[in-house]
Amino acid sequence: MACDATIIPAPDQLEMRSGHFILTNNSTLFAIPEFKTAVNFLKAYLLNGTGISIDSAPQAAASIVIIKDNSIPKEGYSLSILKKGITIKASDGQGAFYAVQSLRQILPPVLEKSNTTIIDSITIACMEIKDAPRFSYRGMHLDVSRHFFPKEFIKQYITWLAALKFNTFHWHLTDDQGWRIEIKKYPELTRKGAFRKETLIGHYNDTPQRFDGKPYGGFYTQQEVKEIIAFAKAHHVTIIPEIELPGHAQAAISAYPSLSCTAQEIPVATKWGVFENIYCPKPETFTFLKNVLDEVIELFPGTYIHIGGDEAPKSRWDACTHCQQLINQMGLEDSHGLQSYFITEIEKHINARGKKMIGWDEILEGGLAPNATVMSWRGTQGAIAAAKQGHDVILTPSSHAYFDYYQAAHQEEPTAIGGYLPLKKVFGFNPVPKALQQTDAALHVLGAQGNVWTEYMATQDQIAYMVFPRIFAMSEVVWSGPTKNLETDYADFLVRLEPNLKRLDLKQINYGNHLYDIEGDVVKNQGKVIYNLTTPTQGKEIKYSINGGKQQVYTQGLHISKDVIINAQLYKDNLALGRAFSDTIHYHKAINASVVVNVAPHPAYGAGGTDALINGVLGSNTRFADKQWLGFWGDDLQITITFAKPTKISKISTRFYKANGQWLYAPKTLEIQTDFGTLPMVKLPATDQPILDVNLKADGITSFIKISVPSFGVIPDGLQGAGNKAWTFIDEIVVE
Ligand code: TNX
Repeated sequence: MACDATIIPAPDQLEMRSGHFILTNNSTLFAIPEFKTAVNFLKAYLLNGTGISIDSAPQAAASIVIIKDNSIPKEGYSLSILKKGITIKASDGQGAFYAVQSLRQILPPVLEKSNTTIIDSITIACMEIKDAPRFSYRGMHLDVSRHFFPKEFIKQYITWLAALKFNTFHWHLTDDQGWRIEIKKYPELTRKGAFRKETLIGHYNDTPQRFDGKPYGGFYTQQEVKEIIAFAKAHHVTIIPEIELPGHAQAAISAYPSLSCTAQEIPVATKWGVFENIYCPKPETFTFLKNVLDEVIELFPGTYIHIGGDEAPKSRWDACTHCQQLINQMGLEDSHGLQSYFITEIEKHINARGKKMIGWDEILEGGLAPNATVMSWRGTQGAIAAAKQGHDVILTPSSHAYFDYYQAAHQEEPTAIGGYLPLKKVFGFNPVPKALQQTDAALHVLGAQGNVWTEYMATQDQIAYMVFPRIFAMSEVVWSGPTKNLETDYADFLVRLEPNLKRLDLKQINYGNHLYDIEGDVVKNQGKVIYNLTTPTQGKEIKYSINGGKQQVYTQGLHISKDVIINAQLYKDNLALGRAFSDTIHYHKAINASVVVNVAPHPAYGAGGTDALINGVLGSNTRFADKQWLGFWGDDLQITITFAKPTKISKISTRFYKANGQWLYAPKTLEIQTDFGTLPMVKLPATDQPILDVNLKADGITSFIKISVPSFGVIPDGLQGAGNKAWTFIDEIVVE
């Protein structure tokens, strides 16, 4: 059988050589004992996939040799496949293991199918690989609180990580919706805190919210945790446990109400979001948390303990006499100072036990604990600030690393939390923020991680769907390093991705396949409106029709000069691939104008660029994460549309997305200026619908339209995200 060298993440250097090595039942292996994890993996993989069993032999006689070479960088390796045999060199166990993972991707995909095929010999093309990681921290995260996944699945997840040379699994074990790790000293945590009465179904923004009425829960015993840790070790994966504090603590508080400021009995949360009941900084709470952490530290051998620190509303602390006294007594500024005090107390304890603490970027607020490592998720600001203060940072910005976001704009995508994070965007991620590049502080960037929050992932298949193929792109970012040329590197990545998806098929792993999707984009070219159809991979044919007309092969951009509906389908050798595509373009008066906005849309919600405001295409009616809706965070907007020549207009329409649970608010007013004057300020009505439609009469001839959209402002108390700036999401501005 032949092989293809389509390794992901791409190795540093790969050179093909002439000839082949033939691996058979007679092949033998020599390795130094230190590399036994790699050896065990390789032997088991070959046996499972082919029935070939490899015996040991002395180094001089063995056809596969795995030996030490201290000149090779940490976790790196060399893999040399010559006619007479295979030699792997590494300076540590990880390196040897990663060499085997590369070899695995060189072997025929059918080996992924265990215990089904008997193969006598494998022909492997000769090549030389030299490889080492760009970042030392290469992580994937999994939230098992919002939905619980059994031990077997966690092990499977770890195998996914290991295959792509991730070395860290961030295990989010506690949150408002369930406490998932047995703590011997506090049995109520799992007896009560691991189970909720029911679970939200559909999307949080659906009105009214609906619940399934079914009790839900589960947890890992310490025995199971140990088993998972051992399994991870056998895959060179270190686990970072996360015990959330002081917020996201409702499950713990439901088990032990006295941990909160009010000591009120509360249930384990049944829906998603941020909750006001957080740990109260009283001696009893610290004793509890330190005892919990002691058991966690005892179990997990890794260096890091993650303590959360994110999204802790301060309303309970503001109303609590004890908290206010503590603030005075400690000379703290306010409740943010108190959060900082809280985290620092915990850090002291963790450090005293010889471990290091990681927290989400909110731990910067009120002052960073002295030795903390910061995980930056609300963008990269947290990472920049922390690295400049000399702290290590890990990048997981929601704009590039949130695998709970939609990966395609297609209406048929399974319900996700929101956001739009297509594969190419992950691939284009650079873990070192611009502000740190070419500074010494860049050395504090340990690496990056993909986050898998499971509010909208109730099944293992859905996790796989959201993880694959984006995990391939992330592995390349953290191992091979960020791309220097997005277009050419991405094309090369896709060529390597296709055979890897075949491996997933053989392993029956679900994934989001958007390689055969068609995308449509309106572009303006020398006063003309052109519609381009594209698809990510090469060697396929797009066929399209306009307004239900004859199907034609797409060769170049389509010139648009009226309202059209475009349908398209991808073909390879006349066989339809992927999903049918359809788009509607409304050729209104502003489509050929130009548009400027005083601020850029937020990087997570600006996929279409500002031109999306006047490209003739409406955003989705049911989701705000696509290429048409633009999201702005707290900014007052001034949108200026300039016509090529004075134009007679009669009507201006647009729409705003409302999803208060996710901090999206429609503006309260709007103002329009034109050559024929400033129109009276428009008061926008409140609505229960997810979309607020605005239709305004505006009669006259004008060369421009300027629309001022003040932000809704700060989210009022008692609502999700209270105290934060509201988002404004605006769709097409249709001018008739
Ligand atoms: C924010 S990321 C959270 C999580 C949610 C996630 C959903 C972070 C530190 N906190 O609690 O699950 O958004 O995307």
